Amino acid sequence: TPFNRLLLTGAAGGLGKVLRETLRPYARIIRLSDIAPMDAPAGDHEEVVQCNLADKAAVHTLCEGVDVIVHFGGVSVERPFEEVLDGNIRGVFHIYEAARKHGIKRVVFASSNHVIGFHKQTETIDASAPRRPDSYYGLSKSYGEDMASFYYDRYGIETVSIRIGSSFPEPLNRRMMATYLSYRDLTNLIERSLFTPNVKHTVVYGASANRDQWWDNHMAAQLGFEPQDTSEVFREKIEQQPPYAPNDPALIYQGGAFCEAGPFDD
Ligand code: NAI
Ligand code: 15L
Repeated sequence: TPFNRLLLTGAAGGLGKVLRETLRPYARIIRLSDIAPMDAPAGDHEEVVQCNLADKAAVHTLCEGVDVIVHFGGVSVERPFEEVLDGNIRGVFHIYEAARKHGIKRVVFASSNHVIGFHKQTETIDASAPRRPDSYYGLSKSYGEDMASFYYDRYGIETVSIRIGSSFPEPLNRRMMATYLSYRDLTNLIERSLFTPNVKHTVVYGASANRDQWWDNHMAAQLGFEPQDTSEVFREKIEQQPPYAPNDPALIYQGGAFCEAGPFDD
């Protein structure tokens, strides 16, 4: 049975715009939130609340009357530490504190492959592999996973942390042939993360059934997730792009270009 009120953070973002539509069946009301204005005003069965995740009191109010949180808001690329601190580290803390105070029992957290980005592409890892964050951004997602783990152990709030690969309309480059996650597969994985009982804190990868797999995703299979799509349908197009130079991080590390972002000098 659907939830009464589902909170979607990051609702004005690339994935948020998609999930605004595809998560509709899973709740009576979807509360859409972002720091940025929404493209379209609240429609039937929707509420819009603009909110900065770095503002603790605002996040507390945001979570009032909410049954479940799909937390996709925050900085989504590598940025100077202070920006990542506000949007992602303070942000995820505020979300869990508000969840605790309002008795919200389940969170789906948009983690990222950049938590494990310094693993080589020649490795196949599962969700229990040592983390090797490739950026301040990846570190913030790693911290978010630890926050989820703590709030489960301490307060029984359950989370599925999805280490999303690359979720766009199509893969944008050769690396994303391995990391591509279609919107349909993302939606199905979120559905499984919302409705599978007793997930505790589960970490999964978010990838479609691509030919080349860097991730052993048995933890997602345990949630009942079976990817339906594959990047193969884009191979011809992507292989028109020039090959990477042999020392390009996009060819060496799972996290690709994030592994050489920065430094950010003041
Ligand atoms: P996006 O950048 O398009 O969306 C993120 C949204 O969060 C934006 O609309 C932004 O305004 C909002 N936001 C940023 N700082 C905020 C703050 N302080 N308070 C409130 N809202 C704030 O990114 P996208 O691609 O839609 O990603 C959504 C989530 O999924 C992000 O958490 C990202 O890290 C994660 N993710 C996405 C991947 C992808 O391939 N699209 C891959 C891995 C993780
Ligand atoms: C991410 O975590 C980013 O949010 C997204 O913009 C892509 O860069 C993706 O990872 C990726 O690794 O391709």
